[in-house]
Amino acid sequence: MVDVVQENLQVIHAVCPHDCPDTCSMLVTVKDNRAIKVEGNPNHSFTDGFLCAKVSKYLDRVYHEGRVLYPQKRVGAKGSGQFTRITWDEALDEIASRFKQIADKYGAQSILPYSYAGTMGLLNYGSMDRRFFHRLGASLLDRTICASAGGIGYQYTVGAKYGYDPESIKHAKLIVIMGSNILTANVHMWPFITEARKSGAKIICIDPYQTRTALQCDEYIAIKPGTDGALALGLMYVIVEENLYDKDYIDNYTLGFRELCERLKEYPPSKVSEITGIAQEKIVELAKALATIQPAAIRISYGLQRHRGGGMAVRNLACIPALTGAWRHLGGGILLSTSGAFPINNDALERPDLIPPSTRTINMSRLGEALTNTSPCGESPVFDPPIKAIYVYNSNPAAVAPDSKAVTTGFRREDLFTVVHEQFYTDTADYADILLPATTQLEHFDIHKAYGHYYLMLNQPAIAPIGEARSNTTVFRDLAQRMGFRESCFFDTDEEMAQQALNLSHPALEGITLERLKKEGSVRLNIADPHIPFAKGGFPTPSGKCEFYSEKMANDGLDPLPTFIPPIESLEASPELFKHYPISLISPPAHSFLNSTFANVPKLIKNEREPMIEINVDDAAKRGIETGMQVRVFNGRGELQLKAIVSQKVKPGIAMSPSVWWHKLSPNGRNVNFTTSQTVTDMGGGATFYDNLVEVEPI
Ligand SMILES: Nc1nc2c(c(=O)[nH]1)N[C@H]1C(S)=C(S)[C@@H](COP(=O)(O)OP(=O)(O)OC[C@H]3O[C@@H](n4cnc5c(=O)[nH]c(N)nc54)[C@H](O)[C@@H]3O)O[C@H]1N2
Ligand SMILES: Nc1nc2c(c(=O)[nH]1)N[C@H]1C(S)=C(S)[C@@H](COP(=O)(O)OP(=O)(O)OC[C@H]3O[C@@H](n4cnc5c(=O)[nH]c(N)nc54)[C@H](O)[C@@H]3O)O[C@H]1N2
Ligand code: SF4
Ligand SMILES: [Mo]
Repeated sequence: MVDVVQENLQVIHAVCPHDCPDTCSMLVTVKDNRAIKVEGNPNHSFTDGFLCAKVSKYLDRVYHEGRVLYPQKRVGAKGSGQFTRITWDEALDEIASRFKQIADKYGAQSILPYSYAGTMGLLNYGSMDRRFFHRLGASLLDRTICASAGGIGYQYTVGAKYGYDPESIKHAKLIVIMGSNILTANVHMWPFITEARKSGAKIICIDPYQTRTALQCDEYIAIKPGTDGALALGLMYVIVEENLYDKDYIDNYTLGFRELCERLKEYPPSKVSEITGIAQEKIVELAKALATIQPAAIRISYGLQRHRGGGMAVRNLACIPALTGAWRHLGGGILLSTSGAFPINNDALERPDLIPPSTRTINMSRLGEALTNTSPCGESPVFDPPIKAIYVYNSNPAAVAPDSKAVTTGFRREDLFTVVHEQFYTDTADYADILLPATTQLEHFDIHKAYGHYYLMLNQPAIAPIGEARSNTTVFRDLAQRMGFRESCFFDTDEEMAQQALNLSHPALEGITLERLKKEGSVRLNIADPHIPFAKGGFPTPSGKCEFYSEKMANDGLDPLPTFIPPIESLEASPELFKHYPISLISPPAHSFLNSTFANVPKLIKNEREPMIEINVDDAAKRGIETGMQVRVFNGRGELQLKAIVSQKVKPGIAMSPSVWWHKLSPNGRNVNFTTSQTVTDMGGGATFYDNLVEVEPI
């Protein structure tokens, strides 16, 4: 949608592209091809007229003097970030010819695409790029760095990734927030929570760190990192023990109650209290509240699944609303994500039919291993053929992937051909052999689903590309031509792909055509309003019920019943390691950054001040650490320097460092991912960023 406000002044309907559940509807005011204002759309019920602290500074990003403006070729040493300007034709020819050479010599699987959610737009996130790499026969990338563990865990229990409507939480009488810093990472849900509170709801936050969200809640419960799975078991123990479960709901809509009850006997509150650090009485009180106050809404997010047992933790928590019958009520149940409600035709976008048989898959959370061809425990080689070329887009792996030392060692390889398509000279861009300029959201077309609400949205370009920037879809379309790919899908325009993405025969999308999206900008899926999913069962699991017992998990080699998997780096699981590194370090999102995005915008850096670590007063005293001191944070994988903040917002034995800073904008060029590990989660091969033991000492 484009509104002409006055002569020379247009307002374009855009969508925030970032990896954030809120997927805001943005209005961009443009004058003479220059964007002069971005604001939240006041007519969008979820966006509600405001943008977050980061994206309200989006123009500082679009017009940042550090934008990559034209294609370049490396001239200095690997990683030095020294380039010389070349033309687009030269850049694309070079990439095509190197890919052909490498594929001839080592096989196409020696080429690795590496991307994540720099933009969540369906086209620029994954469409022409996937078609290109599939047809090329490159290694497949398993995109696990964020949400795969929890996503799979949730689906084992509930069947698909959706839950209550976040807007309906205003009807809840009890809201339990776990592993989610709403005021930082999901701020548009907060007004609905505030509305619930005005009608008398109690808000509880469970987090190892007393976040700004926790400070606004009625109650804060500190939990040891990676132990939510045990808490869920303890809560269910009490609910069953005290006969507070919804027998009718369980009989009709769940599977495996009897087996679950057997298992729960192993998790009395006394034991769960020891595991989680939460007092027994608190566990009993919370369990009773969840069973007796309705509607009860649990909001979980991805923070609690960045630990070895992350998948199981989510799987366990997702059992609770079926046990208590909370799903019956408007505003009750649990929510991890809404993404599973969007019937997007990913196969049409990505064309998996083009993948050659038996193509291998590489886990993005183990990029260090892939690039160095050495496992974290030193075994080598791991991959045959080795990775000889990597094409990075929508991601900044040098800074965000775990085990930075391994990752950057890999990128430094002279025999690795590296292409980086970026908006900025990131830590990863510094390692490029060929660096390509990328458009921002104001410069390209896209369509969006969301993972924190139920609206499908369309982003119209507001301005012409800055410099010679090109969108991801444009670049892969051009590369396909140079590689000689003649299938018609390589000629599809962005609009054609957007049409293909919409599975219009699905009832949720009936009548939601591209034309309508162009006219309205944002359209709510055709789901019942009010939306009370699972009020009468209908779980999209194999049995059609909420699965306390999951045959599918058994078939996948997992415990079919809820269980507790402790963090791999803990006193319990690794006592020897714990002796040397007794502090459990979590590194959740900084308020003013979005992963490593915005960590180069001066105003936002100013908000975050400098790379920091919050450490408990007792731990600090033992080590002679005071607020303001520079400290060395280290473990067997690496070390970095941070400024210490001594506080009571973390319990003894726990520390918190807001992330993700760029390496080159951090002291000694190192961020927290020099300490994080390539260990993956119990399911989904997810990253375990918050399962990380370190030691801290004054410098
Ligand atoms: N401002 C801002 N917003 C963001 C992002 C950002 O970087 N900055 N990142 C975006 C992205 S990519 C994502 S995936 C989401 C992430 O946002 P969320 O899904 O909310 O996840 P995290 O921020 O990783 O963690 C949320 C909270 O979980 C807590 N936590 C850590 N370990 C545990 C645990 O074991 N148990 C419990 N109960 N809590 C734990 C952390 O202290 C943190 O407060 O946010 C998105 N939004
Ligand atoms: N220690 C620690 N590490 C973490 C996390 C943490 O909490 N702690 N969070 C993890 C999580 S949840 C995630 S999701 C990952 C995120 O990791 P990434 O997906 O790498 O996210 P960003 O750091 O935001 O980097 C995205 C990059 O894509 C670029 N980009 C944006 N739009 C486009 C485009 O249209 N085209 C191209 N070619 N490029 C574009 C941006 O300029 C930016 O540099 O990081 C993970 N790393
Ligand atoms: S980052 Fe999230 S809250 Fe901020 S504007 Fe984008 S979608 Fe909205
Ligand atoms: Mo993420």
